Amino acid sequence: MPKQKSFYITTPIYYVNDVPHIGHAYTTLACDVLARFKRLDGYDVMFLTGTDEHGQKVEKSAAAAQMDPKLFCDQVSERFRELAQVMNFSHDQFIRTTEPRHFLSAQALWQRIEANGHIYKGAYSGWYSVRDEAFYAESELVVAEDGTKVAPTGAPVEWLEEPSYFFDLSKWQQPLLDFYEKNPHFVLPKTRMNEVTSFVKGGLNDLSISRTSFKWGVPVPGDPDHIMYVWIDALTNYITALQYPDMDSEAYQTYWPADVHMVGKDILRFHAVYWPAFMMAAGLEPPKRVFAHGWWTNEGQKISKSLGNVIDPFGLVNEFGLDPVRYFLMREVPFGSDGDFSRQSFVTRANADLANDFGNLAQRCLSMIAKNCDGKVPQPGTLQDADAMLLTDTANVLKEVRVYLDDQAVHLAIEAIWRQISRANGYVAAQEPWVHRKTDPQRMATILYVAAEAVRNLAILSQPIVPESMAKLLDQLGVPETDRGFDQLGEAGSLVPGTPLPPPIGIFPRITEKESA
Ligand code: ME8
Repeated sequence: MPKQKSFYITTPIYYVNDVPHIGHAYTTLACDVLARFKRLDGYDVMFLTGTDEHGQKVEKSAAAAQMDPKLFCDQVSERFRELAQVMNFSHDQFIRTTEPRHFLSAQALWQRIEANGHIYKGAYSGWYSVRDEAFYAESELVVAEDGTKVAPTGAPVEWLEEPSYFFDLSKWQQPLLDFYEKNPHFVLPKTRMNEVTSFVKGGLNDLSISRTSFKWGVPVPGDPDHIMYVWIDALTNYITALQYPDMDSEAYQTYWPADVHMVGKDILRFHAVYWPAFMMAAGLEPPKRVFAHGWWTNEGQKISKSLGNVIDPFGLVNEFGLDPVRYFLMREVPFGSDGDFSRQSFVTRANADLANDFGNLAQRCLSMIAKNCDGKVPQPGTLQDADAMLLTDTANVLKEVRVYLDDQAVHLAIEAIWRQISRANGYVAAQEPWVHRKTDPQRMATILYVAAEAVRNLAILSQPIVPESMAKLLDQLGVPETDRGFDQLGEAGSLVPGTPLPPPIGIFPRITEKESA
């Protein structure tokens, strides 16, 4: 049997210094959509998410909460697991950097890089931002409104002087540039690839990769006074989950190099510069792709705890239901660009695309079948051109969607599906099955069969985005759970005339103004 194609996608592992908010839900949701799509398309998928539990930021948060750091991590990490459940994420693994398997892996990667001669001991003196867990050169700092020097992200910085191990990042400038040239789509969107390339062209300094002034981390092998810099620790999670250092393991062999590391634009440099350099220095393959998506604001304002405008994904799902939230987040903003969350645009979008477009199409077609076809899949007669065209066009949407999703253009994939929903609505409106009810019931049956087939195809295609609603819709069409993969699109999985259908129920209720007030 030919080996199944594999697909490995990862989210950033989130810091446990804070409870999950809409930004975290967004990144993992995008990965969930891509993972579900690839599974339905016949791939062997590994979808990884988890929490990043080391570093000074987490240590400080635990101290502020007057908690033992491990207990603090257990508690917050659990919130991320709950978010995954509430959002219906289909991850295959949830990793925590405090797990013993991760210590083993991070230390093994360090030793491999060291054995290859790329780590040396020295002393670091310079600026550090705990909030960003990042080192900054003097030249990168900017002056804040109050006159203090801050990181380019606006985060406070402190002057550090301590013994440190260094990674010889400066030597990786040319290998990285060669790698980007050979893999021009290593970073997407393209503008982000350009940013990364010009950053690397500007020259790279060796990177301090250990700290001695706090303890919450993975000890440096052979020198436990040092703990690893949180980013070398964190990035290694992507291979820990594949049983590294056992590179003969089935997991490592099957899934490495990763197909997509999904990240926000804030952490692109760590993933597109440091991580491939670490991997090359270890003599291992770098990942295939880093996709950096944009940043959400709330009603035009930066989302921040201090502004008190953090959008709580649990609250949103509670208020509106899960699938409208999933749909809105994936559809509203071109994936890769920044986006603004506003209640008004949420309600408008959910009502227009879900309740009106898809909801009405399904409801109209299913209720006519219930009323006029004895509640059974109708028996179609001879197909006319318009019928055949709708069926062919609907089955062909997959090809388009595949191309978009290979570039993680999730919004374009959704647009393509919804264009076809519009065409199907147009077909029903033009064919007017209700007109034929008395005069030509056979024609009515054919139109309803064709429309139901279109709905079946569109529901199968939309499962990655709105899985719960599509499961309900496919139940209503009598499609067995085993027949919902993309191999069932088109004629392969055609509805069987005569199949009894359950009474139709609406899948996308309208959000009323009262609720949205
Ligand atoms: O950086 N809009 O963790 P983190 C969109 N532990 N996405 C947002 C967002 C917003 N307003 N706010 C956060 C870390 N995100 C490290 C990662 S990976 C080896 C280690 C999302 O908890 C976005 O994906 O600060 C961003 O990159 C991530 O949360 C940062 O999460």
